[in-house]
Amino acid sequence: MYLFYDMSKNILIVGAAGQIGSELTQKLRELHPNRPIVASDIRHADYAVEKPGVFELFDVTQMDQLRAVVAKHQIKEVYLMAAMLSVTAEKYPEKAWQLNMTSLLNVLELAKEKIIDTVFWPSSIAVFGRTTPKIETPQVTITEPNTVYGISKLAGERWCAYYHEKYGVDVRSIRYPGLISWKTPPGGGTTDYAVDIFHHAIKTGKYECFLTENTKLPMMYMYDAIRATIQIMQTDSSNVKIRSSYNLAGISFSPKEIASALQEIIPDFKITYQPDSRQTIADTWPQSIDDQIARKDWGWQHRYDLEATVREMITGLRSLAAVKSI
Ligand code: AKB
Repeated sequence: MYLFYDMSKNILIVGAAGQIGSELTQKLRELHPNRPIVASDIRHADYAVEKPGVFELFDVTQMDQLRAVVAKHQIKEVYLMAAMLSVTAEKYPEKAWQLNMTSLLNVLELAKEKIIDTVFWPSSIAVFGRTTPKIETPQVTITEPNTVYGISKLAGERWCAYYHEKYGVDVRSIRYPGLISWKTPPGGGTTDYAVDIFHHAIKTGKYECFLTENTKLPMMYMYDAIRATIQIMQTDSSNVKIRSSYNLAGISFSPKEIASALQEIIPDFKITYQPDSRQTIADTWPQSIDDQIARKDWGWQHRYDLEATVREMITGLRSLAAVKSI
């Protein structure tokens, strides 16, 4: 499947200080130690992202800045991970639209001009809305998002498909579910409770959840999300038949289900529920996703179930806490 993948192309990761970008940067550097990989963000990143390789501080919504970085490092592949997520986007709708759309259009323009060859851009389950079938949501279905973030992701998907059809741009995209990781904290998302719960479980043994106990949402362990991202970028272009964005599934669970999986390891852990405005967002999203097309087109398979995710999260966070206390 990876026979046609050109390993010599220079990579730029935009949003490398964020939850996905930081782990993606580290994984790509580990996989390609001899390949020029440039991490970038509008703010400084953690030492592990910024120091071992090249790091550029710039604003991707400014085309001249993006052009300069791409030219300086002769970039051919861009992973555009900078975005404002659902909860923050509800607070700052105009800013969210500006960041989420302008960054994408800037990168797509460089691909249209053939300055860069391949673009990865993340979409989200937020493209679905209240009118979408909630269980095993199909690839092609009603997409009437009810959030600013969802509207920007849906518009972005249509721009990706348009640039591919009209200008032959090689753009690849995944609709991420909620992502769970212990290395970098998430920020501004509705699914963030599934990370916060672990931090609280370890520190205090209790957690007040901002969603109701039975709010089931599609989720994924970060290891799988990074694997999917690299896999879709490394597959031959002819395998990527959907140029808007692929449905991608890992696990689905409710706060009550993750709490009981956590209690298997921390038996005294207590959860209470105090739903807030984030519940309104979660209520519009699917409970589970049908990702058969990604599985068929480029061989996607998730590896982490709920139990394995919980185990890894606890082990990872405990090791971090141990290092910090030294
Ligand atoms: C969010 O909750 O906003 C994100 C997402 C599902 O895209 N994690």
